[in-house]
Formats: sequence, structure tokens, C-alpha cells
Amino acid sequence: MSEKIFSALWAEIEAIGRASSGGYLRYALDEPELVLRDWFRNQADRRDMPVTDDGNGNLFAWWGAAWGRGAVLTGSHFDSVPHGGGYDGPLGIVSAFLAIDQMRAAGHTPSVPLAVVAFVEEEGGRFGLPCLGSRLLSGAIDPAKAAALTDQDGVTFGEALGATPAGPLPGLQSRIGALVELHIEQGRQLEVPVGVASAIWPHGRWRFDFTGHGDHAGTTKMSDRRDPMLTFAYTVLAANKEARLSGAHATMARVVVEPNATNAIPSLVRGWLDARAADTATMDSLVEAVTKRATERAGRDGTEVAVTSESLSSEVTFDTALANRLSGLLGDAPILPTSAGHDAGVLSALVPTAMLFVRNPTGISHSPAEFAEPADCAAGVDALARVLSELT
Ligand code: HGY
Ligand code: MN
Ligand code: MN
Ligand code: MN
Repeated sequence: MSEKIFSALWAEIEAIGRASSGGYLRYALDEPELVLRDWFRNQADRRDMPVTDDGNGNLFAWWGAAWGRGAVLTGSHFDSVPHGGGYDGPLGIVSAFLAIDQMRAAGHTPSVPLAVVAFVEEEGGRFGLPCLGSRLLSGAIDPAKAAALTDQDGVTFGEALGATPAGPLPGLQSRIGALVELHIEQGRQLEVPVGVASAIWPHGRWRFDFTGHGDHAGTTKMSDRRDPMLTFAYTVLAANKEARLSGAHATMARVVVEPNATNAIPSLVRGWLDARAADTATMDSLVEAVTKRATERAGRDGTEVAVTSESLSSEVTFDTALANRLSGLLGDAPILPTSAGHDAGVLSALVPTAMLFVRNPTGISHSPAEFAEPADCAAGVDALARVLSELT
């Protein structure tokens, strides 16, 4: 694959949903993503690939009979975190179409159907639950629960989708022979253009509701206050400290304050903890320690704290034989773990799954600074074409 061909197709989507920050505002089923989904259909049409929707919001472009036995899926997601990077997700979809072009140019005829997939709501940036589309496809979430998830304007996923999600595809295991997701590396490990994933850290999201006594910021004596912001601030520090001590990753980056006024002590502060660790025990003990520290502090501040687990992604070990086989196929490409979640992680519980990572020179992701060299992206397409030819 030449850099030029990659860059030409990449340029077709680069500006879609880009904000003045240089980051992307691409949320599930909203305007920019609907434009990207039309682009997806247009790419499929250009390649005579019929498009199906699984009733959950996931799109599939087929080379061969839709959902024919043992189909191989490849793709990723379009949605971003607010002001996130443009590669996380779309790189896997653009590379999939280009890999198919390359396979066709080499005269490959797949022995099983091959589909490019665009999963919906992978980041959970609109409806709050990551990998929503792949969880619905694989039966990992109840469709009615998914339909009721609401965005910040009170729009439900069901309304955005225009129907109650269809839920799991019957006989998924026999229909899908393998899934391969190509993704920009979200880390700094790769020193060659392409790597193969070995595992995904367990990770999850916990909602911390800190409640106190709303009051006047100017007339309330310090000794009379029951300020939930104080307990929240302490909890952020505690999460950071516990993570540093245990080697886990803990972040409290999303906060809702009510009322959100300069001169009013809030009655409610809601913060979300994103916690991840190389093993489940470390992650669980981190969350336990942070909850304990928050509750103790609430006792001192005269506030209350309630913790709700909102999403959990268990530890994923990708199919080792498949990872080794692909690494060998790609000239002994390095095999490496990641602490980022992916749709491939969800589906790996049910079908043979692999991930290819494309080198990220800075390692930065979920930021406008996210970037991959066109030469490495082209190498990623070559690798994906080789892997998909091997699997079909
Ligand atoms: O949050 C994650 O790990 C992924 O980027 N959705
Ligand atoms: Mn992401
Ligand atoms: Mn992603
Ligand atoms: Mn993903």
C-alpha cells in the first residue's frame, strides 16, 4: 500500500467532526457520525459490497454472502471521546477498505465472507457505556437496558437508533470465524510499524455521587459547611495515590457539579472513576481502597458518598495461537498488551479475535495530538491485507 493511496482515502474523512481544538466531536449516531456512516456506505458501494445493519447500530459491508458461515470481520469504530484524536477507531475502518482493495488487486478470492464493520458507541462518549454496539451484538448487555441509556440531552439510545436494539445475533459463534481489529497503538511500546495484541487489561467505570449541604459560598462559616466538593477533591487525590502505589491506572476526569455556581456550595458532586490494572485483583483492590478513603473522608466532611459500578470490562487474553500465527506472518511482529478497551475485547469472549496495532510515535491518544505516520498506516494496511488473506 502506498502512503499516497492511504493519505488520499484518509483525507476524505479527516475533517468530519473536527473541532477548532483540532480534536474530534464524533458521538454515536449524531451529525458527524451520520456523515461518516454515509461515507462508509459510499465506500462499500464503490466496492460492490452490500451493507447490512445488525439492528444494534453496527454497520457491516460484505465481500461475500452476508453472515455466511465462518465470516471474518474487520473494522473498528467511528466515535471519539470529546476532542479526541482522529485515528482511534476510524484508522481500523479506513485500513479495512484499503486492505480489501489490495487483496482484490492481488487476485485474492475469500473462501469465507469478509466484512468491514463499524461498531457504534465504542467510547461511550454519548450514552456512557463503552463498546455498546459490540456488547449488543454479542449479547453482553440487555437490549432494553441499552435502549434506555440516555445522553446529556435526555435522548435515549433507543430514540437515537430509532428502535429498540435487536440484541445478540443468533448463532454468533458459528457465523463469525474471526474478528481482526486494526487500531492505532495507545501507548509507547511499538518500535516497528505494526504489532499484535496479546491482552487487554481489566478496566471499568465507577460513578461516585458526593452529596452534601448546598449553601451560600459567602455567608456560610467554614465550620458549618458540608461541602461535597471537598470530599470529591480528596477522593481524586486518594485515587491517584492508590494507583501510584499499586501500578494501576486511575483517573477521575469527568465531573458534574450541582448547582454549578461560583457563589453556591454544591449539594451534589458526581465524578466518574476510570480504573484499570494489569490484573483484576489489583483493579478491584484499588476501587475498594478509593471507596474506603472516600467514605472515611465523607464522615469527616459531614457529606455522603455512593459508588455505582457503571461498566466493567474483564481481563482479555487474545487467542494466543492466533496472535503467534499472525506475528509470524508479519515477520515476527512484537506481541504486546494494552490497557485500552476495544470492541475486539468484547467479542474475544465468543469468537477468535486478534488486534493489530499501528505505531503511535508519541503514544498520545484521546487527544487532538494523536497521530500516526502515513508510512506506518500504509504498513498497517499491508499487514491487515496479509492477515485477512491468510484467514480467508
Ligand atoms: O477507553 C478506552 O480504553 C477505549 O479507548 N475506548
Ligand atoms: Mn478510544
Ligand atoms: Mn478505539
Ligand atoms: Mn475499539
